[in-house]
Amino acid sequence: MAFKSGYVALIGRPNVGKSTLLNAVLGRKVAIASAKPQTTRNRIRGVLHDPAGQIVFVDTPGIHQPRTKLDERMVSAAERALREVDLIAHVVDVSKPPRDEDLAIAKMIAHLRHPAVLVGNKSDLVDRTEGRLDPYRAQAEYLEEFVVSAETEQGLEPMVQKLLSLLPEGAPYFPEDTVTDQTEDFYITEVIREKILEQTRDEVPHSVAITIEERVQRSETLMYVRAAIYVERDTQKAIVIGNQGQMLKRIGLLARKDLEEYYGKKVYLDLWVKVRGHWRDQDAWLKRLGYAQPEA
Ligand SMILES: Nc1nc2c(ncn2[C@@H]2O[C@H](COP(=O)(O)OP(=O)(O)OP(=O)(O)O)[C@@H](O)[C@H]2O)c(=O)[nH]1
Ligand SMILES: [Mg+2]
Repeated sequence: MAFKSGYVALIGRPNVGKSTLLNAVLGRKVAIASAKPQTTRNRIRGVLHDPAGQIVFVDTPGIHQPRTKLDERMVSAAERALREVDLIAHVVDVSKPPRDEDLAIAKMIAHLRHPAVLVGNKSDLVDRTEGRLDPYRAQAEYLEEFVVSAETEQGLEPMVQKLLSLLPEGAPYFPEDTVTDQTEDFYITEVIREKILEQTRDEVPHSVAITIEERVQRSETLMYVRAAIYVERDTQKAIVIGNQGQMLKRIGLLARKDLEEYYGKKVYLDLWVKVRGHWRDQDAWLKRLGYAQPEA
């Protein structure tokens, strides 16, 4: 059979499990995931290599009603991905009834007339899934429907094979050893952000952004990283640092463990918390923090 290759965008409202699904199909953690909505802020490519073909998955920020310029950029990054890919995978949470946001995405897909499939994720949370995809089907025509669990990996392999069959014939886009297109600096900032998302609540997760200030290989086996954690208020800075620095210590420890596993070497993480009021609404800061205006 001819080799297949193409781009598949994972699109959906926040928190349905797009990033978890990406990691599960790749068998490797390339995108951070968390119980907090709006975890993913950038488009992240993850490449699946299969004897039958290559799927370039594009994980996207959850589509939601924007409140800040950062939100607007996240949503427009997702909407742009919709138009650039061979196939849209509309990911929904099959364990819950659809929300307006989910149905609005289905309508958008119908309006674009772009080839799309429907992925009902989190099937492990319910006993029966019959009829749960009907409301989406009523809004848009999907080429295929899948009921899966990114958590237990139920249904993922048949889904991947079916996705491959829907892609065009063609040469691979990326070499065999490429799993993601992210830079190392970006990946490190994401891992740190994931730990902050896990450890804090309310507005703090949304107000955090991270930059790498310095990264050096101190030796074959040790990498030194100095990172700045930006928040929007002094009160948030106090929360991230915690009582006697306990919170920052915990965040650093958890991030370091993940990074050491990922890189297979010792990592020295030097974390500094800084305040930059309203960075989420400032163009220059959005750019500096890696949330550049998507190209036209
Ligand atoms: N039980 C269960 N939980 C899941 C499954 N997939 C994802 N989750 C959980 O759902 C939450 C959200 O997962 P994410 O992968 O971050 O969701 P997302 O769609 O990427 O969210 P945004 O990036 O905010 O748009 C996390 O707590 C995951 O562990 C699943 O199949 N079953
Ligand atoms: Mg995500």
